[in-house]
Amino acid sequence: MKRLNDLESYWMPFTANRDFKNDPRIVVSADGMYYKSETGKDILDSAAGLWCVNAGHNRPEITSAISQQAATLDYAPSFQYGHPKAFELASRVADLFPKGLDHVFFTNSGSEAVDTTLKIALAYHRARGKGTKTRLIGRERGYHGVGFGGISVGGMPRNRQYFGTLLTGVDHISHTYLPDQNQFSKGSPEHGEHLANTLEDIVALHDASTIASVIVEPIAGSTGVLPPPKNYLKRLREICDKHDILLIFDEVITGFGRLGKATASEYFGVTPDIISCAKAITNGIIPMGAAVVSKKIHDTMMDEADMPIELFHGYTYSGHPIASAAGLAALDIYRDEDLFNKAAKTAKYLENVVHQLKNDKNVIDIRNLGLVAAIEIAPRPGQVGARGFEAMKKAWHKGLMLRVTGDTLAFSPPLIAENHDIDKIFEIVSEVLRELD
Ligand code: PXG
Repeated sequence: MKRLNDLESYWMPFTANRDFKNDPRIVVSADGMYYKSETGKDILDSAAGLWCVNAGHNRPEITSAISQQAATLDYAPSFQYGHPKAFELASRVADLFPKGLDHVFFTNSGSEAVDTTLKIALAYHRARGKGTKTRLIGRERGYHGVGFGGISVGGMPRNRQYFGTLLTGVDHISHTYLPDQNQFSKGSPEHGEHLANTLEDIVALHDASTIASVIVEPIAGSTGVLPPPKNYLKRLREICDKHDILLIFDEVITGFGRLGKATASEYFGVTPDIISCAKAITNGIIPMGAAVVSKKIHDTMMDEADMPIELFHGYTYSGHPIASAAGLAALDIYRDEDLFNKAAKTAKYLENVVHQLKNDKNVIDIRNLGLVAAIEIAPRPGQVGARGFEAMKKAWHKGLMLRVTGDTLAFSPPLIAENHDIDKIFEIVSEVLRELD
């Protein structure tokens, strides 16, 4: 008979399952900046969970909002019925996000939020009589979750290669990684604005009349923290405007304060037509995502709909009461503790500290923007990712949860992090680097 509660049954996502089950890293509780492991060790969280716990762990304001909501209205059908908190949260998000992005379609994850943005882009063009605009453009090295839409516009080879032909009619602009020119940049790198022009090449190839939208992460996160080159996003906006192409920013990691503003759009002063967000909308405590849509798109869909239901799309748990309650409580904390401004201040400190590791062993690049930073270490010849993986395991044993993609160590601490937390993170990282061969 199978043993109950062994480690075998759970097939873990994006995890080296066989390795993990030989040497598990299991956390049992969390508070503030720290987890506790099952052996009782404090583990400092340098990644805000997976870029989502922006207000820190175990916030009583959010847990009590959740339990009150569960005891009052556990669930409400999301199709053809409503409940107050979903409307309230939508208004609050619209208020926080850039002017003109006024309508919020709730989902349960970032992947669903991304797929929702793509579907809205297609439906919008069709509603306005431009039904030939169907191509979806993404970017090399983009990460947009794991739905078929997201992996199609995404640009991470391993996330695509095992899964067939994906969506048709998709193309990709160039990534913005120019290591030779931009090595050890602080903030947005100097070189690379011209890479936005690769969208012009795609327009020349396919014609604008066939292109619906372009989706990019304002700062690429999962593919190794790539801040956009100076003026790059502005240039992308101009090209989209010129050719009547919708610009979608995937703000799943940047939404809700990561760059020291509510959104990366606000930070860069570039307003897209649609934003996808998730993660910190509830402080990660319960799944939720959203597509936040311009008034122009929303009103067109309402005015031109030829059916009572204007968009044939939605989820059983869209705007779930408990997620909505968590979202409202999280947004209250962000506002009341002025956390986005706090993050902006800590970001300067982080920049200074992380770049001090420039001469540490194996370090080949360091990048940062807002409360995000990355240290890239040289791959072992023929074993890309092996050194990074080992760094993650060593860090765990030293009391640090470290997020690694390939050979890039990525840092996105909760916005509540104090300077001494930042110091501690990089003391441990420096120790790990010294020990890595
Ligand atoms: N878009 C972006 C830009 C993301 O970063 C998603 C979509 C998908 O969200 P969901 O909620 O479906 O996972 C993401 C997710 C990491 C890491 O450490 C990043 C994500 C998820 C897990 C780990 O780089 N981003």
